[in-house]
Amino acid sequence: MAHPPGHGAASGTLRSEAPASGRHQTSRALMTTSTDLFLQLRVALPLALFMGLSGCASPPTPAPEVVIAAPASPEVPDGQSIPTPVLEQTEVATPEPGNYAQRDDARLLADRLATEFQLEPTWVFSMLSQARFKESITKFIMPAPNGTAKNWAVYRSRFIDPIRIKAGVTFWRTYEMDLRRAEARWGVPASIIAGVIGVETIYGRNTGNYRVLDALATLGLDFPKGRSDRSAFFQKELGHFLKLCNEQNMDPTTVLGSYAGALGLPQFMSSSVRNFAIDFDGNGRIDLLRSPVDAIGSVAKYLAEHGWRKDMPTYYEVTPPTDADALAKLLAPDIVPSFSVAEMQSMGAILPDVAQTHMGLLALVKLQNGDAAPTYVTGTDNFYAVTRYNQSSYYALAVIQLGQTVSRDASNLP
Ligand SMILES: [Ca+2]
Repeated sequence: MAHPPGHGAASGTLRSEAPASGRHQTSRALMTTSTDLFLQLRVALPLALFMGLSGCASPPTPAPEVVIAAPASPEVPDGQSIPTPVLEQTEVATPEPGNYAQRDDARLLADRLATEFQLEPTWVFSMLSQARFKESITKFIMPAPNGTAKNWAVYRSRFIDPIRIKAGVTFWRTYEMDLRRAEARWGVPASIIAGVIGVETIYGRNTGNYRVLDALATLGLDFPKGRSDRSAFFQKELGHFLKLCNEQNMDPTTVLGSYAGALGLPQFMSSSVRNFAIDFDGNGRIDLLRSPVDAIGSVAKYLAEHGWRKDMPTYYEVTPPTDADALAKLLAPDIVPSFSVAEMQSMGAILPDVAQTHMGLLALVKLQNGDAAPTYVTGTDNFYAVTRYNQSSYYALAVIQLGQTVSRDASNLP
């Protein structure tokens, strides 16, 4: 997901490569965090989700300690209430998940968001009161269990598969003119745009079935313990979402998205929709939920505003150095391009002829393959730009290779 524009999260057992070095600490569309991302196949798909958390989160705002006098019954998934547990008199009550209409922290959040986003406080609280806690979301957002090996081969097979490629070819042939128009305007190749939309939602087939309101309330007010707290990020996205609905005259209770609240074909988070999306079909309205053309333009614009360089390749093949110290030094900056071609070669990396004339810096990117030998590539500034959509080298390579495959297959058809 592009951060502010959002994304879905593909989970599997890969975890995200951690780009802790914040070069472009811009806000972005998604929310993946650098330390956790990966392939837990338990989630259907929207990968982008994890993207941008690290960059966008505003300074952590400590959640107020709230003691609820009378905990209300949490809702179960089917909407039926379950019996309220009886608290021992000496037990200190803590906020029960959900029941936002009765929670002081929800009211405080509503007031804060209303001020920050210039919305009517009572309307914001009435919306939050209608949000439902979704326990499944609190499970999806958790990182892969320790010991779960990343596996590029598995990840690749999940996203570069016959069904997705076929859908991509159809998408390409239907919207090639718009893909080319976006490429001409922003310099982002049609294949990259197609790769993003394919990995995110299988070209609009899987845009998510959670109410965005429920997702953002659950993660903003009942973020699970056990991993780094991202509640501040989701609270802010909730504000952006309500503002977006207010601006576009949408009912917040009816908008669906990923479990992280990412929206539409490109899985933009609400802040990304507001900051980077564009009306590319010219109907006077930005609609990432229904307009593939708006999605195409918005993905290109997002990448262009996150460092994409026209005509620069995304990566080159490479044979890494055999010397352990040199290898460690080259891997240290992770996905951030940090070495010139000459520096890489002086440390023993072997690059193909096509990379010899590369003018920018490169990153040695290592993708694990479980117990098998890892895969290495050298990422350029444009490889890094794709990770601004979803902070994972596995994600970026899947986008790039799916796009190449779709582009090639679409061109080969009669
Ligand atoms: Ca439009």
